[in-house]
Amino acid sequence: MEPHADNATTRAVRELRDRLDERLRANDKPGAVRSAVEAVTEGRLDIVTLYRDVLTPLLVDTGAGWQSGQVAVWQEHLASATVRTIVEGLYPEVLKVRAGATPVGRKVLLACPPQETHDLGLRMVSDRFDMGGWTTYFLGADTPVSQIVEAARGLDVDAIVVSSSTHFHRVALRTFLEQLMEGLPGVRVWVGGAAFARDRDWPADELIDLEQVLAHPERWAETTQATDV
Ligand code: B12
Repeated sequence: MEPHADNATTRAVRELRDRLDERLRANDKPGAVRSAVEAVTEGRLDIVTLYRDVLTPLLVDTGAGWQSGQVAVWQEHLASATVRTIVEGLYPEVLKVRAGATPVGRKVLLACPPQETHDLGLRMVSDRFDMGGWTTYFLGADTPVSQIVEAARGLDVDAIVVSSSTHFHRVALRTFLEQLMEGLPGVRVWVGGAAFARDRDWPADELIDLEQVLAHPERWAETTQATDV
């Protein structure tokens, strides 16, 4: 959590996380979804805090539990499905924040490369761009390069955001990114995700800091790949 988070927020984060753990242990998806959605609609948590301090750690801890054998695969799937419903259920709240944001006048397409099924993180990133005043097109998991190129041309996007969670996809990811850049001159191609959490050995103009891009959209979206390289 951010150092400036106040006590009420800290308490709301802890209470909601405890509640979600309890509801998931009881396999109670409706109860979990209701608790998370109400925490936002009743003003105890904002969406950024919910994603960063509650839902992301919940998923990471679930993954650790799965790896250590304490959480069954089906329980991990149930937790992921519950988080997805929470995120989708909060989209109207995302649009309310977006309505109050200064429009950036930029369009971004978000997709996972072929064989990458981890799209929940990217889905949250999509909401962050929406709330920052961008126009978003979220395509989700396992998207063929030809379809991304076709969509990006048709939608005339300024940037493509790619998410990778699995290390074993990184060699394929390099080829994928090069195909995207070749097919879409002038379109920014940005990457991020869990695959880069520890090892950040990647071209800096591709591996973006989301907070920096959202804070200075003009600086990031302006320069094109064509003039960069
Ligand atoms: C949920 C989950 C799944 C779900 C995915 C559901 C979905 N649709 O997303 C399912 C069940 C499908 C799944 C499948 C698999 N999984 Co899995 N999964 C997870 C788990 C538990 C959580 C992932 C997650 O949602 N995290 C929370 C999100 C919010 O975090 P995030 O993705 O990192 O995104 C955040 C940031 O990275 C960032 N971000 C994301 N994208 C981008 C992009 C940009 C540009 C920027 C700036 C930022 C950014 O923003 C997000 C919010 O902060 C992780 C455990 C973990 N430690 O993460 C394992 C994990 C990722 N999975 C793993 C594995 C091995 C698999 C499988 C191979 C298992 C199998 N044997 O079948 C398959 C892979 C299938 C495939 N081909 O892709 C491993 C990966 C190991 C590795 N390093 O290579 C992990 C780490 C589990 C583990 N501890 O071993 N998985």
